[in-house]
Amino acid sequence: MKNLRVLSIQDVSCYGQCSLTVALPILSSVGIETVILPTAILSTHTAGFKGFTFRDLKGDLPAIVAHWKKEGIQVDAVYTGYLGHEDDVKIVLDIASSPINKGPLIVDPAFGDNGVLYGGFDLAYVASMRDLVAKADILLPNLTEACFLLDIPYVAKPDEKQIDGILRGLSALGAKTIVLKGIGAKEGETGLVIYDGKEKLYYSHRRIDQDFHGTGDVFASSFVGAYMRGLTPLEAGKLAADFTCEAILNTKGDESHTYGVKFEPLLFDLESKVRLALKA
Ligand code: PXL
Repeated sequence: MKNLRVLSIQDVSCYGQCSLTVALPILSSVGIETVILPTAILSTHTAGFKGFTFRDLKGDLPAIVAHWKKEGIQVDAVYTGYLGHEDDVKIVLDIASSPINKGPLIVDPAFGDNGVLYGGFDLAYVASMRDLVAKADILLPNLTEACFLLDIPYVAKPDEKQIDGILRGLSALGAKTIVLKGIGAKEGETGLVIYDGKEKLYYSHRRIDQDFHGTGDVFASSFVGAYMRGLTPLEAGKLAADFTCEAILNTKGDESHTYGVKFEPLLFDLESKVRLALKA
């Protein structure tokens, strides 16, 4: 297997199964070395916890990046998630266009869900995210993020014409391939629409009627892992959507586990699923 190294730029939520505590195990489990750039450190994620701490690390980032440049450190892709502050976007753009990054920039906007922004984010953050979208090789938005990025009213169940408008709009912002999440063709289903500026591909699967935190990060990390191992965006999207559904099903019903999803027992099978999909 080819050596692969991915740089993940996100916050560290010490407790709560999201961002880097999800990206690291998932990428590692599919054989990818993970370099991290933590943009902030929080005691927990911001959804469902009160009084969480938030230490902004943006002051530390330029020196870390300068050191990497001096050492000639390189990665095969940059994958961003929840950043925490609009100033982080400039650092990501600097890295993505520098010799540090030899591969794609994969962007999960990770700033909202269910029609609203996550606590602490505002329209200035969304505007800065548009600069990142402009350079994204792959964009992984949910419908909320797509609508905020395009500055259009949130639609929970867009029709075909609205979906086309969203995809064209995100393409016009500069994203080369868009993997739009949360699109359901039928009642009881949800899924993905993948658009590369030409072709529109769908993957539909059952919808599990319970929201869990961190599922966007589970999806994004497994997508990045599968895509970097050589699957197409559609194959990686299918694998990531199925893995996320399995993690939700593995958590549903456990009332003591409300802050994230129990994806860890499923990691043992993830690499073989990637390998099987590569052979298919
Ligand atoms: O899963 C996205 C995420 C990441 N990091 C922090 C969050 C959230 C979602 O709420 O609060 C700190």
